[in-house]
Amino acid sequence: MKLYYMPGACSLASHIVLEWIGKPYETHKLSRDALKSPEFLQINPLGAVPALTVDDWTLTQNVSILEYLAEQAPESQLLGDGTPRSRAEVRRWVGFINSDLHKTFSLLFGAQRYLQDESAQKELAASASALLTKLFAQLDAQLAGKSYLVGSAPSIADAYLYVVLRWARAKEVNLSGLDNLSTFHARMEADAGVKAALQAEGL
Ligand SMILES: N[C@@H](CCC(=O)N[C@@H](CS)C(=O)NCC(=O)O)C(=O)O
Repeated sequence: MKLYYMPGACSLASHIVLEWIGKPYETHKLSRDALKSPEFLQINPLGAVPALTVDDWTLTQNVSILEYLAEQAPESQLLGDGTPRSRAEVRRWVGFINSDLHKTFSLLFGAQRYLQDESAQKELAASASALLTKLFAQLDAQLAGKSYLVGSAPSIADAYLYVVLRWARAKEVNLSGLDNLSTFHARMEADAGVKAALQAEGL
């Protein structure tokens, strides 16, 4: 298995999960420019990470890569504890992070993609940041009384949450009072798999 990644991008979630499952893997680091190179566009026509290759098969999209990796090591229970309900809960939070949070970050990181006017870009980024605060509050509520999003063991949703939380801190999204998220962040930073993935990406 080979993971195509850009340091600190959403591909870090798959990198963490690769560490958690303990199967052999290699990585291929890409710069932002290399994402749009003809070579990489053959792998992912979207010009985006993550991409995972397994022999001659290529898989893209965070959600499918994270699930595929979790299924390589069912004993790790990274897709829940084996019951349909816990699997659905993990998918619920992966979906929330991918479709709601991640997409809102695109407006914050790349307002210039959507609008030309600089003051309109600033306005869009500020609205996106305010929306992110509300979305993170839902995750904070979900973490009340729990170590991880779905119970007491980490799942693929937690790896993804950790990545978007890093972005929120870097972009100074207002997370004040969201103490469960702050505790979660510290717990993840102490995790051996998270540490290994961060180190490998030079973060
Ligand atoms: N829907 C895709 C989105 C992937 C995505 O947005 N990747 C970002 C990094 S976090 C990227 O590579 N962006 C480069 C670009 O869009 O130019 C997925 O979930 O895999």
